[in-house]
Amino acid sequence: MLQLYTARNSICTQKVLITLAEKKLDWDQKTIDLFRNEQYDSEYLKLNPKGVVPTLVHDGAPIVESTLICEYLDEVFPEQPLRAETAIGRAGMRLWSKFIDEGIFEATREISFSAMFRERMKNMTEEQRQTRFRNVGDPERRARYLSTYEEGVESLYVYQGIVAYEKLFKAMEGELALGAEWICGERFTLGDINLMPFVARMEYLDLLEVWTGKRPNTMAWWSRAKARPSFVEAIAGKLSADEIAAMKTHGSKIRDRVAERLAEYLSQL
Ligand SMILES: N[C@@H](CCC(=O)N[C@@H](CS)C(=O)NCC(=O)O)C(=O)O
Repeated sequence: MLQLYTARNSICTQKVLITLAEKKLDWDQKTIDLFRNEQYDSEYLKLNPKGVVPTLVHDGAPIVESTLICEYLDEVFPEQPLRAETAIGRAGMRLWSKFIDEGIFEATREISFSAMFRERMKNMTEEQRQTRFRNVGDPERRARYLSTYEEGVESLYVYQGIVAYEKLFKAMEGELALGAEWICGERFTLGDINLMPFVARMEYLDLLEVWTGKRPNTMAWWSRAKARPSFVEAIAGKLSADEIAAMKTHGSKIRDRVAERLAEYLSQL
């Protein structure tokens, strides 16, 4: 039996949801409300000591880290394979996952926070906010929360995020310009799945064009990716009209400043 601990509109969880949908697997949902700090409940911390979602529990065994969960699912349920066919292809595929896990996830969190969740955190009680900032005692995560909460789009972490996205889209455009349909060749893989929620979030925040306006191959890939039924099942179909409208409204407010900060970075190259 597969159980997945999820939170609403959680980008990391969305990777796992696409994988489950591509493989047409049955699973049970357990919902964690991040704004009520349920991720820090002692029972949940036994499954996921970092106090984050997603967590997959398979026949009683917890598996954490979204990239590892997706790889696990692909290995244990080999039908509809989502990995590149060759060892060299799989190394390339994992490089895209590393892009996400070593910069783009944080970029997305900080940009989303500064645009949107910051407003929601203002409505928390001081105690709830402090619990969230304290998290499980990770000073790096605390510094990031505090900075994006206090400084919004002016935070250094947001600037780093804008630069991380620029590097990602530059790499994607170069790869896709070679002519293959998907990021690792002609097969749709976990490389594409890893990228999709992060590109989607920038689109929902009305920011995507800041980076991809002049990147036609990336946009063509994105049109193909979001047309997949798994994208609709895992992401688009799970968002309410209000959530979609809120992301667009909040993101649009920081769009000009994000574009300015990107131009600032590009002018230094
Ligand atoms: N590297 C982890 C990151 C997980 C993560 O940070 N998830 C976010 C939601 S997308 C979370 O649970 N945040 C908890 C919080 O904001 O307190 C993964 O890929 O699973």
